[in-house]
Parts: sequence; C-alpha cells; structure tokens
Amino acid sequence: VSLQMMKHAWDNYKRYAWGLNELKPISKQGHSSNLFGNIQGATIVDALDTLYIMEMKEEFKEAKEWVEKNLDFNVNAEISVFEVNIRFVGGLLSAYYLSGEEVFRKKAVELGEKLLPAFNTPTGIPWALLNIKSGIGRNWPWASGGSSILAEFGTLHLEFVHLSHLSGNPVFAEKVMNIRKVLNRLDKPEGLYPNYLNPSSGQWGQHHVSIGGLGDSFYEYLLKAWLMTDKTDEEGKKMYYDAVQAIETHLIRKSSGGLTYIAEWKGGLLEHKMGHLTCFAGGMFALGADGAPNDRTGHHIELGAEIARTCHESYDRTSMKLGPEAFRFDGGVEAIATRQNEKYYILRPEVIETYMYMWRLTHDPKYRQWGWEAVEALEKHCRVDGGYSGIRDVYNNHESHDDVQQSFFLSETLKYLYLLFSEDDLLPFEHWVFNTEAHPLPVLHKDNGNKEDDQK
Ligand code: DMJ
Repeated sequence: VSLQMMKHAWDNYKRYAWGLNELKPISKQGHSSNLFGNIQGATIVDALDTLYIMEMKEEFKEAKEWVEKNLDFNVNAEISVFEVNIRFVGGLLSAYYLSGEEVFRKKAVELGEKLLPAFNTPTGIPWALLNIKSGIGRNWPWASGGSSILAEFGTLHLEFVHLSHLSGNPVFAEKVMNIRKVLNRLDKPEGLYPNYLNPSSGQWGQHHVSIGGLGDSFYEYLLKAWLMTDKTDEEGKKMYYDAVQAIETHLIRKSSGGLTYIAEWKGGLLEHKMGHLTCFAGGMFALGADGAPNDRTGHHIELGAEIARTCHESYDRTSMKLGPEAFRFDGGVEAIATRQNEKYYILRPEVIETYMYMWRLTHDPKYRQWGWEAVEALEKHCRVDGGYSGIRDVYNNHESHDDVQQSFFLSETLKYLYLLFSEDDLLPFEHWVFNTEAHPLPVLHKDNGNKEDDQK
C-alpha cells in the first residue's frame, strides 16, 4: 500500500511541480519554502532513497538524471543550514550508499563544502542561516538573544562524519566534533540542554528545554553517532544516556489517566504539552535500550512503548484519527489539542516512525495495527486528486486542506510505513542508522571502514 501511496505522491509531483521544491496538491502547482533558498528539487532529493528501496526503478532513474543535469548549488540565496543538511546532504548520501552512483557522492561533498562558512563564528557553533554564495551567516531573528538552535547545530553530526569519510577531508568531522567540545564545556541546568546557544559568547540563551521542536534531533544524533561508529563513540554514548536520565527526572510525567508524556521545561517550570515532533522519542528510547546503563534495557523499551501508546492516543482522540501538532495534559484534557493553532497535521512522520522502531524491536502486532490505522486515515483525509495534503483541523469532520505535500512525506512518512510492513532484513539496524529525515546511512564498522559496500 505504501508503494501505491508513493506512486501517487511522486506521479503528481512529477506532473505538476517537477524540479520545484514541493507540490501544492490542491492547486496543482509548485510550492517553494524559503528554507531552501533558491536550491530546487527538494522532493526529488528527499525521495531518491525511498524510490530505491521501493524498487521504483524508472522513477529513480528519472530522479537521478534530474540531479545530474539540474541540481545546482551555485545560487545566490540564504538557506537553512539544518534543513539543507538533513534533506539534501542526507538524501544524496543515502542515494550514494544505496546505489553506488558517483554523482550523488560528488554532489553531497560539493554541497557540504558550501555549508562550511556557517561555522565561521567565534565558537564554531554554526549559524542557522547562510547565504551560500557570499558565505555570510546569521541567526533566526526570533531566536533568544541571537542564539543558534540546539536541534539545528546538533543535527549535522551524522552527515558531516560521512562527508569526511567519503571525501577524505577531515574538516567536516572536525567541525561537528568541535560543537561537542563547546557543549561539554558548558554547565547544564539540572543536566538539561537549553534550546538556545549564542554562537558568539558561547553562553546559553533562554533556559527552555524541549524534546520536540528546537531540541529533538540533537538527542537523536547523540545516540545515533554512537551507533553509527559501531558503538565506538563513547562520548556520544555518555552524552545521550546522561541526557535521557535528566529528561526522565525533569520532563517525563504520567497523567492521571495513566499516559506517559514528555513535557517542556521553561526555566524550571513545566508546560504540560507534547508536540507531534516529540513523538519520535518513543522510537529513540527503544533504539537506545540495548546500551542503557545499569540494567535499564527493559526500562527504556517500556518507556518507548509508553510514548508510542500516548502518541497513538493523540491520534485516536481526534475525529480524523490523525494526530495534532501539539497536545496537552492540563485543564482537564489528556492528549488533546486545545488551541486552534495546534490542531493541524502536516503529514508528519514521527508517530509512524516510533511504530516502526517499536515493531522491529518488540514485534508486538499492535504497532502494525496502529500503522494501518494511520494508512486508512491518510487515504481518507489527506489523499486528494493531486497528491497528499496536510489538514488544518484534525478534530473537524470536514477536511480543510493546507495544500502542501511536504517533501518529508515521501522521505519519511511513506518510507517508515513501508519498513513497518517489511521484513527486518530490509535496512537492518545493525548496519544502518537513519538520519533525522529518514535517510539511511551505513554503520562505519571498526574492522572495515567500507563495510557498507557489502550491504547494498
Ligand atoms: C523533518 O524534516 C525531520 O524529521 C525533522 O527532524 C523534524 N521535522 C520534519 C518532519 O516532521
């Protein structure tokens, strides 16, 4: 089924928005987000590995030809370093490792080089935004005191280690190892990492902590850095398990109805709200269970299972059976969005991602059932003639479509669905880690740095 869904999403993108970043499936035209500046083709690059894995050979070939002829980074535009890294660099790296086609390696390294000026700050903590022609960087104007964002500068590690591995140029890995060094020197309030860090002073901004937006994938990349180095990156491992310990103590709570959730922390006060983005953490806890210190393996799996259950409830308690952007545990509600501007669903993957990890790690059939419920809801409410669209209010009985087919729907949501219903030996966890955009990167085995060639 996810293959049919992919075909529908891809065919319509091809028909109405080919070469542009994303598709507007209702108005049937291209959609350009300013996150990618003038770089084009986000959907193509994000979808390459999904096409490959689903064996959509014709489509993969067309996509590859487009990359060869048209993917151009010589543009005078300001881009988001994080978004371009996870979608474009990550997408190209996976396409290379899966297919062995040199063009993807070349483009990934070329783009990585374009991102390097972002690290020209007093601390080496990169800017959020970069003009890839002039090399001038800056931060989001809304970020606390000119800060860079934890989830942005903390989500370059996996891709940059691979860029060094593939190019033979150590500079990429050096840049991300330096980020670690800066973080390790800093005092952490209650052992927690604030979402904001000023790249000039090297000091934290506001003490806001989140495992959802602004924080999320920083934690994911600590764990995966350790896994991706064949469990040799002991520093990444320690940082991950220490962070999880602090998160458990200060952020994880149980509602009176028995639902475990991860709250947000604002200078010591809890906001009892959990984002859709935060739901990825169920999968992360389960994936990290194996290495948990002090016989806590079972506990981490259980934590993953509880987060999965809570996130499933956030879907189940809507009329469309698709989860809202954020849900609350206060004012008498549990796992329900109370604010109008938190009721939307934009085809995000995190809940399905967690089902996929929980399925692989426990084989409890309920995760496939829950994934199937999501498929039915997507087909019923998000599928339109011209592709798939997000929804403005999942509590309404009537769809109001937002008219965007996000590129991560093809790279993540559909890939995780496909993996959820595939055998475990398709991209097995011993050999692959997924970047935060679901692009698989091979584990760099200690005995043989090129072991990934055996995994094709
Ligand atoms: C994706 O780009 C990535 O999963 C990122 O880590 C968070 N946001 C979107 C999907 O929701």
